[in-house]
Amino acid sequence: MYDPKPENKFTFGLWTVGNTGRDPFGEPVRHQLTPVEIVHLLAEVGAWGVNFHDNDLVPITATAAERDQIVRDFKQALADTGIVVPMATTNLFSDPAFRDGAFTSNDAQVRAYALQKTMNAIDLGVELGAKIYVFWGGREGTETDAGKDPVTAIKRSREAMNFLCEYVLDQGYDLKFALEAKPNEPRGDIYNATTGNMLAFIETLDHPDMVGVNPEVAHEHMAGLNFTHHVAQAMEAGKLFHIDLNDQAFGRYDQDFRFGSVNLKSAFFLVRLLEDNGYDASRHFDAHAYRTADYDDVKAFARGCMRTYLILKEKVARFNADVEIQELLAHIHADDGSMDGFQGGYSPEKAAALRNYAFDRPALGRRGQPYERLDQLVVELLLGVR
Ligand code: GCO
Ligand code: MN
Ligand code: MN
Repeated sequence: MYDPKPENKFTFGLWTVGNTGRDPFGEPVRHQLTPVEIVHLLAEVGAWGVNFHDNDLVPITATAAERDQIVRDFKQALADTGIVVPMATTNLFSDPAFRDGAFTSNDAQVRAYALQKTMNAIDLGVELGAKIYVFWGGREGTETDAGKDPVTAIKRSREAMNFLCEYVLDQGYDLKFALEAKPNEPRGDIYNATTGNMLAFIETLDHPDMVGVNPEVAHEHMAGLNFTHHVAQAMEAGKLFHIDLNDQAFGRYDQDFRFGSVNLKSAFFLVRLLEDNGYDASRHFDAHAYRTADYDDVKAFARGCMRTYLILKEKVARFNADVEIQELLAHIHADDGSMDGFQGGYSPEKAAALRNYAFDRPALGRRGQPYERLDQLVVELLLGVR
């Protein structure tokens, strides 16, 4: 029942289960698996897809011949396992050339190189079947606002997105972009810091229909925000093209923990939002195993992400079928229809009628809502006693 199935669209990045445990304080603790080995590992644990940055697959120093060989081997591994590539992205942050960002760098040569690198990486992603292309602006930010103008940065980001949308159209690719916000790390501050910023930015592009968002649990949590609300806003706008699932304690470093491992309750509300609204794109786990893990434990990590999602999905079904919870919700949302005449948009007549309506304000103030009872039922559902 909790075994992953293709229709769950569970994906991992090469960089996630392939993470070697290097951190700012310590060296790698796991040997680097090859992309082919990672595809086999993902097949073994039951994932549906694999995503990659250009340089997770093809090293930045590879020759054309090396690239072709790597891509051939990778395609063979995909064919052997049935693993698909739904999403690809560009590494615009690891190489020293991107020390001041890519599309927002103050160096015009770096900005142009970033466009060239992304065009090549888009070609690679499309060749392997990707339909979604993610943009995470790893170093598109600053440590000090003294040297980089935030207005110029937004304009440069827009120019890059417009250029790359036109490139995709020019090539006739069936590809959409998903922009991923993060407030900080590795830069002190990153531009377009939240999913909400990205949604506003997208509407200023030349081809807004081609561009949506890729929100990540950890990124809104790092900013102390309610992730479910941000995902809801993206969904309501028709912009939830992809999602990065992981977990993150508020106020800590960038943790990328196993999905549901920190805050089960918010993970439940997220899964409920996705499942009850028919979310049908990839459920991508952008997380990695603890540094203490060996590869057996990395598999436990990957299985755990998917299993927790499926358990929470089952909890959502229980929530929807729970008579006491549904009765409480019916009570909470009850509407006697007496205000219908004021709803559904403005008219001068409605405004005049509303102005003349006599509300019993003290009575309104006496009405409570049984959210304590409802929330306790949710907690008991999650704790497995209902
Ligand atoms: C991070 C980001 C990245 C991106 C990845 C795909 O915090 O490092 O979440 O993992 O998701 O670069 O674009
Ligand atoms: Mn992240
Ligand atoms: Mn991410």
